[in-house]
Amino acid sequence: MNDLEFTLGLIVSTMKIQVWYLYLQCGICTMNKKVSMLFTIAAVAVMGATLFGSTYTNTQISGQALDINKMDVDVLEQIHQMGGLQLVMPQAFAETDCGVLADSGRTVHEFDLTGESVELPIMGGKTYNAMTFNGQVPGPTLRVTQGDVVQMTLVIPADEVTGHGNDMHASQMSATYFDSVNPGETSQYCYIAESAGVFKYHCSGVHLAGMDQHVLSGMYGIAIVDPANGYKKLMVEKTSGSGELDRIFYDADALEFTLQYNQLYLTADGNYDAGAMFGHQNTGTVVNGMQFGYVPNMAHNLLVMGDTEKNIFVAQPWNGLEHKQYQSQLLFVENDQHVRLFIENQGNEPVFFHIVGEILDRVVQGNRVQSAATETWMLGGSQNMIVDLVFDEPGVYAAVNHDYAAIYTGAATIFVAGDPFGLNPVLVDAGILEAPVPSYAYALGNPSSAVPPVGMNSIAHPAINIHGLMTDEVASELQENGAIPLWEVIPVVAGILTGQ
Ligand SMILES: [Cu+2]
Repeated sequence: MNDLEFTLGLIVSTMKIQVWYLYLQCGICTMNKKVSMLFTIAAVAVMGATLFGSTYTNTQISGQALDINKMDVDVLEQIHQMGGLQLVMPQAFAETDCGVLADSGRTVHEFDLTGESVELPIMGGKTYNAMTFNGQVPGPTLRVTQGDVVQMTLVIPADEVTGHGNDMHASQMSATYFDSVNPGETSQYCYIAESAGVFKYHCSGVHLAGMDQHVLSGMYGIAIVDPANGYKKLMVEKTSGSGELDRIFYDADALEFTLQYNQLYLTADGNYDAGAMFGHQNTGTVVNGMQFGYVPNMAHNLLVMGDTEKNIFVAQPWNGLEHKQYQSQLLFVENDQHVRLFIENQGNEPVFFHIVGEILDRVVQGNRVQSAATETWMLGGSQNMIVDLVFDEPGVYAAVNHDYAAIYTGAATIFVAGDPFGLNPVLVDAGILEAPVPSYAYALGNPSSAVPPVGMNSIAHPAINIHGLMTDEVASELQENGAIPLWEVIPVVAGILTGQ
């Protein structure tokens, strides 16, 4: 018998004694049966309300609980008929004790976050006063398997300007755990990631005050909870040469990316503008923290146009080696490859997710298929989905929030599938590649900001480059861990290509 069962047993025993006592009273005193019944109803209702919380109203409980004609029925049996104390209480009743969970035999993931305010660049050459988890926007992506334990530790350094908290939507626990801690303090909580899917986490402000400022200034991230039994194969309907309908099945293993949508609400000098937020007048739309962070850069200009200055895309605000980790990068995929996108709307406005030139082959939320072969899928605020798709033809595809205001303020993300520019012969001739490759990721890598940690059905990216809205310290750590600093590689490649 665990603590919970013991407590429940005690409550039920106490209640039974109380009811018997009332029966007894009724028999020997002047109290009539009706009054006794009212007492009993009150007792059950109070107990019920306490145990069930707000799920059931007193009226519902008393209405179902006691019928005047059934007064002699054992009260325990009646509770049983109500849905029962033990029946209603789930077996894994929100275990949150870190010590208990550490010894539970489940895999434990330590998720260490530090709340820090830093200055980070924005489009146009200015900076803004960002608030971050671990010096990057979004914060680190946590990846676990359904049923694993998450041990979250939030440190607020003594020199941090404000307190912060962390509300993880992957958890099911009392909201009091998410309360902020002051500079110089640490908070910790543990939970079992019971539900598969994508879940945001975000700062809860200072006892909820300023939560909007903290989140919209950068304090957000995601936890990916892989299904306990892994991901499903992807089925795509195609017509064959004769026009007959056919089904193609792709293995569950996929090349994976994360895309997190949000808005900026900033004054001209880079401070949070609460008035703009309340008016829903954002000053920029960001994907993984940056406006137009995944569009061509000078290397792509050189490879495709033969000139670093000849822009391919209409807006290339992060074009130049001096931008280092902020220089825009492209997302490279292979044709006929299962691609899985973990998408979260961190923001205040809806996301109408669409990929120009593609159809979303499958949309999954909470490990349940929501749609298939759909053009656009909408995410409200703090909503997520997993999009599975296959890029059939070599080409350039733009993932957008199909809200025109969002597209033109930053929500355009370019995928390049296969070798649409015919670069394989050029790169092989120049000795940059040994042999033709199925995507440019083999030469340039995919941006670290869009690549999640490896999960149970991940296809490894050929290479990863350093990219994202992060401090130089975070970029250095990535480099130490093997991510490619393209700002060092590109001049070398350019030299080879131009014969200089
Ligand atoms: Cu905060």
